Amino acid sequence: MNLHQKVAEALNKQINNELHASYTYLAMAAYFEGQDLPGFASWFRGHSAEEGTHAMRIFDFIAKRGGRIELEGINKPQTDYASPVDVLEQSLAQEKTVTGQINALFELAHEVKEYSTQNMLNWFLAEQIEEEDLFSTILDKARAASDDRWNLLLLDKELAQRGEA
Ligand code: OFO
Repeated sequence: MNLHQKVAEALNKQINNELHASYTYLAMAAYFEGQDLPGFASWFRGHSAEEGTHAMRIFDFIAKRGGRIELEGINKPQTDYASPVDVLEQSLAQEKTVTGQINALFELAHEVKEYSTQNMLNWFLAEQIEEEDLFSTILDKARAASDDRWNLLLLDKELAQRGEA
């Protein structure tokens, strides 16, 4: 069965959303490079790469289903942040937005009986639970560290060890 047109359009939009998330995490990595917090920077860099793989999962799915892939421009991400806590708050908010996007996609796929799309999206639903949990854990730690440079350096070291999230 050909990929439903409305679903194909929504999946293309989601490729763009994932790439925008990737670009935003890269901007966050750049912010941390500027703050001399290399552990945070590499953690966000790793997460940026991960979002790229999410985009490619959808890209590959559309291709396999014989749909048309249409790439759009990626909006400029925010490049300045008030503090590490601000970055973590915004990244958690972004993950919540993505969860909403995946839920909406699932709802559409359900509505038009796109069963294989629902199956593909199940992976994303599970992934979003992990990601929201991960970002809220790091946010809690960043809040606990507050503006104390020593605490931030300890958290930075922890994030450097975690490597790619
Ligand atoms: Fe971090 O989210 Fe993609 O899907």
